Amino acid sequence: MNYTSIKDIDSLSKWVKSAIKIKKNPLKNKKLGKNKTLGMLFFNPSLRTRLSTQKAALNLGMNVMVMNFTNEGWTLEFEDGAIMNSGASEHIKEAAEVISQYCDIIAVRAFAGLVDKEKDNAEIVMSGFLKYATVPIVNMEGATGHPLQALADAITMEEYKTTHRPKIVLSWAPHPKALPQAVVNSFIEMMQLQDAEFIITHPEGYELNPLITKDSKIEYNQDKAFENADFIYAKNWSNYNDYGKITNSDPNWTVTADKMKLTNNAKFMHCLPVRRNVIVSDEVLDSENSIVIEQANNRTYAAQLVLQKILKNGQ
Ligand code: SN0
Repeated sequence: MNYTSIKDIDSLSKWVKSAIKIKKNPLKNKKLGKNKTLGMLFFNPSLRTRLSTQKAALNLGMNVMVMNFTNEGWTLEFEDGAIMNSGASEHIKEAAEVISQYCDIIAVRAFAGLVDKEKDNAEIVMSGFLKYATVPIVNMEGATGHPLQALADAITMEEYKTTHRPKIVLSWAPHPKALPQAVVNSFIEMMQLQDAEFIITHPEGYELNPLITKDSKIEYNQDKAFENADFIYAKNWSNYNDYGKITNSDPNWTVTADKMKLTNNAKFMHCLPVRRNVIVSDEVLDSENSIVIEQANNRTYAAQLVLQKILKNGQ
């Protein structure tokens, strides 16, 4: 069993229930991972993903090895048949097979490059590990998805929802840096599995991959989208059509207390790290309606559920 996409979830309601059960007694399966090793490979920075996944593995009694490829590893080649006479020192083929000998599970973080859309959509790094590793792979944010984050989001919404079918709004917000679409892609796929009134709001031209958004509702008027919402999930992404570009930085899209007033006393969510007073005002982020800290806490239980399932071989 791998966990590289929302499609790997067979029953979301069962997964969320199991994660909430794990949260109540996180050390219950302390022996399950004894003498098993999780290898965590980072091609990009991390705070929550690194610490929560490591914590999850420790709760299961696993050993953990972390390697930062950006400044410690050899530069890897991912192309089949490449003549390796320039930058890259080692092919993914050997690297993945070798790491598989040391680790029982390999977790990988490899963001989108945001230059070549086709390359990003092909998930070069994640697919390389899936193809050549001989042990299960966990996605700690790839080029097109962040399924551990989305699982933590689903757990958090289950804990905080006050109605059976909440109104959930994913809102684009401005950002000074071009960011990937991975977090929102997985969030959208997760929302499509939920019983919810789900609306995406973003400026015109910021449409995401239609293969992901499918028939999810898009509302270009942010105020209208916010009306009566139970959850506001803010996140920036760079332009998908004008790939990787920032074509809008309109501060009117920042989530402010005035905008939150349009909602049904909505909870505010963000995957973090968050740019204060750019994505969301201090007032909202510091308010009682902000659940970003608990959302981050749930990253541990999302990761622990996934590792536990892999260790139990899919159950
Ligand atoms: C990443 C992203 O995919 O949007 C990771 C989120 C979990 N976020 C960033 O890179 C933010 C960096 C910044 O400078 O604000």
